[in-house]
Amino acid sequence: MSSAFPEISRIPYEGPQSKNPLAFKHYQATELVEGRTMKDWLRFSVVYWHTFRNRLSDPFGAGTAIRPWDDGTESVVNAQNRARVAFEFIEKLGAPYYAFHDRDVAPEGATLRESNKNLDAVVKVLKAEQKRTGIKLLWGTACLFAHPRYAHGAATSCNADVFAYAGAQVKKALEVTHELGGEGYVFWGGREGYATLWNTNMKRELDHLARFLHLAVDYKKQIGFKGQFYIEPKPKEPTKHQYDSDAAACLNFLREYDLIDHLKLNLETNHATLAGHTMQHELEVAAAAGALGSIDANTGDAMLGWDTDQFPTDIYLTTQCMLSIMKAGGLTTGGVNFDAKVRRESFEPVDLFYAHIGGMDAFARGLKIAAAIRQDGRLEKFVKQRYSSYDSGIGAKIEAGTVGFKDLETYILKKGEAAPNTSGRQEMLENLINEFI
Ligand code: XUL
Ligand code: CO
Repeated sequence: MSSAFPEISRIPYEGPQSKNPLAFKHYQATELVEGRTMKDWLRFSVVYWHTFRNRLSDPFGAGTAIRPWDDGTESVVNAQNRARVAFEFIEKLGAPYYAFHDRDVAPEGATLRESNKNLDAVVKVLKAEQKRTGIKLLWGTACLFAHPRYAHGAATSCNADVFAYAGAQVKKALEVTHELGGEGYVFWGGREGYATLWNTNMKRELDHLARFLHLAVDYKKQIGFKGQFYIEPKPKEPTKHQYDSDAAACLNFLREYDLIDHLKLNLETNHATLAGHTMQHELEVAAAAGALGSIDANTGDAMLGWDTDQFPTDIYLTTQCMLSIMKAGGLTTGGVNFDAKVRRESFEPVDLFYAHIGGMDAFARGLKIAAAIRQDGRLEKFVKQRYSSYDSGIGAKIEAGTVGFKDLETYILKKGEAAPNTSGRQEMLENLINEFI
């Protein structure tokens, strides 16, 4: 096959002094950080949907993307050819993983049978390309939101046949993810929510969503798929309210329906900000519950209120992400998955390289900065000290659960007043972080 990117060779690491826009300044796969390679800390992944299927249209205009390898048809042959191009790109970039929706990689047919056949034909190529390059599947997923049948949702649709269709589609998506050795599988509730409560039985919809996930857990066991299941929070878009609205809502839902042992969270920055949270908040919520699984790395635009899915370049953001991830012990099955798209104005193939190189370097810098902050130790020491009243005396008894309200009353009556508070030192800590950025 002829090269889709003939002018571009494997992206080299040239170090921070390099002026080459097609080189890494910070990401060096083999560099050790706290005894682990950058490659293993970051586990970068390229998404099929934005990078190979997004035509860069917006509600006001047609797609602008120039993709010379794409013949513009929905044929299986075109899809197979595109898969080879995708692997050329990922290989030249040096990312170890990719992720896809079933309908990104292969065209939807007139029937489920035909769609499955199309998928099998492309999966054959994906498998061969994985073998050729060593690139692995981070996670698979099913597109349960694009086709008109899913207008009212998939698992939460009022139409039971649509639930059945979605189940059949996910069954196949799980099978191909398993066949490709996928390390995980994501459930993002694309339209699992509502547009208006006037027509919605929320309790029934939530029950159905939980039933659907239980069926997936059962089927996973049946086929022996060992990958990690994730649920991906997002508060709105396309629906007005999505049931998987943020990390806390997802955790609550998983606990209520006895699914907490089966799914971790796949957190996305722009989803966090749409929910009115920082990514750091979402990461800490997930980590506190032992459910930090994977991240969809992107960013929104502070001036725009929607899911712009931009490539992450903000070093504060990536530092915060890596501090939380490192504190949690790193990503195990998960990765840093660039669920991000180039701007409509960045329509040339080379822009796909610039975008990913920038994201990878931003995360590599975040990783190095986070490691330096941890090595320095002042931040950790401050936080530890801040809670030190719980390390002994009454605090230790509270944590151990050996005192009740009566004991607390006795303690305070004897003492008269609580010990004075100490300053939170927010500004000093912000300055401390800036020492490293
Ligand atoms: C949509 C989104 C999805 C999921 C996978 O906002 O993030 O692409 O990551 O379905
Ligand atoms: Co995502």
